[in-house]
Amino acid sequence: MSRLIVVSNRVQAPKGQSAGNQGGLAVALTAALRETAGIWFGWSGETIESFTGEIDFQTHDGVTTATIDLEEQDVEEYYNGYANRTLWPLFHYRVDLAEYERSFAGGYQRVNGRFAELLAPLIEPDDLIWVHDYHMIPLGEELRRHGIANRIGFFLHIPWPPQSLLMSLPDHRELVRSLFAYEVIGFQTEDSLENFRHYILNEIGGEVFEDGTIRVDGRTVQAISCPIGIDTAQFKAAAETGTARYTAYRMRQSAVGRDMIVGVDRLDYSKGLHERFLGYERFLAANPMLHGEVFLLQIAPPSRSDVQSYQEIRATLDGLSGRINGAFADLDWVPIRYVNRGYGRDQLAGIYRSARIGLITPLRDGMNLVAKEYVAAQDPENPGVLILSHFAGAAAQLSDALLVNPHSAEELSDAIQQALTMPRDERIARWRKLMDNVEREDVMWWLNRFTAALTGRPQPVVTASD
Ligand code: ADQ
Repeated sequence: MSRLIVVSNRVQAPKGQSAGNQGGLAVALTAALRETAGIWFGWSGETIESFTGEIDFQTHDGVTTATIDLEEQDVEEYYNGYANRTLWPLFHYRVDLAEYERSFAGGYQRVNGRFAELLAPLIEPDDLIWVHDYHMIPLGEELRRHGIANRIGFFLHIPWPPQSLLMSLPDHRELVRSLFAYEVIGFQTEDSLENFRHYILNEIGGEVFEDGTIRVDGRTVQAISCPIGIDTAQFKAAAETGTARYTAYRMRQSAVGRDMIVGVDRLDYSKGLHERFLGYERFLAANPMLHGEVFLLQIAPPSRSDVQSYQEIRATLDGLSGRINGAFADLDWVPIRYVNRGYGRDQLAGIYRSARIGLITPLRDGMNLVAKEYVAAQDPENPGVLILSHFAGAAAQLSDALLVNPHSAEELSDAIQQALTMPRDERIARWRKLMDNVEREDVMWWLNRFTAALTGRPQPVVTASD
């Protein structure tokens, strides 16, 4: 079996971390790495004064990680710059927030070059290489420059934008052309795949074939839609642990007789938190008789706080939650509990399980794993209702949720009302269909689907017993 080399901006493999506290992606990839004695390569998250090119190898639980430190200028231009101030907003349809600086593009290329230079000597002829996400789009091409002829795949975790938006990126053609160094490109949804095909046909005159292959300038890739899932069995089990039960008990104790609505998101403008609060405010204004009967728990740990747009969204939400609480709260009731911290997997599972409604309303999201986690954590006898944005990648698979337009405060308000009054039979019927999908198309399904395309063989890399 070929060894798997995973490359991503940050390495999420275990460093003495229990599997229960890892996300599904890390669980699946570490299982595949363990099975194939592979390596996970990426940035350590540390900054040093000047780049040394030193690689820190560590092996934990049979998984080897290889990490490098970057210098401050790299982090500013590549990570805070091109990745998070240029590509992230643009790929989430926020051209208004995207910043186009030559220094960012230069830093991005430089860091991808550094990754390739250090990774290339570690690669053996039979290795399969799997590159992840928007930080690393040109890595395949950089590796080819170092003579790497292995099969290399690329998976994009975020949406691929429509041609008309992508064209606002000064170097869009170079960026897209660099993708043709890969054998396989995976997108989260058919919608993203379609946007990519459309760009290829209309912008660079490539050829798109029925079998999914795409040819540009004599180079061919296979482009597939490959939606990521969660480790459903693990999450279901997490919801049954003592920690989860105790957390659910605490939630119930703190809100006797009240229905909880929960949102869990990184603090990011793409997650639609501002619009969500406005929708909830509309619901409160329209339903005075339900005051005191319901509350919203919004968990939103800060992220990318070096980037200004993230500081701004944080300030906006602080103000908005304060305003809503100020306007509607009573002596013994606060309508929004707004919490800016992270929780362990088991605690999260307990929180999801005690929530009558999961309110997941991104303005744009590659997939959204929280929606799937919410479904997996429910009590089959008395499940809650998932309200999900049309614009989350997950909406294509989770069409039995209450799908909403997150920009419309009225639609959000109506959906909350519908969910609160939904009969148990309907909740169960909807949940079963959602759970069918979350169980069938889980993270191992995703991993095996991608690696099957990459190897050109249908055998799974990780077997069910792992
Ligand atoms: P994210 O934008 O980070 O991921 P998401 O898919 O929702 O979004 O994953 C977030 C993960 O972080 C979930 O597993 C969630 O449980 C966890 N998390 C969030 N808040 C937490 C908290 N307070 N405490 C603990 N854990 C918390 C990107 C893309 C998504 C895509 C994923 C995977 O933006 O669209 O689904 O990658 O491909």
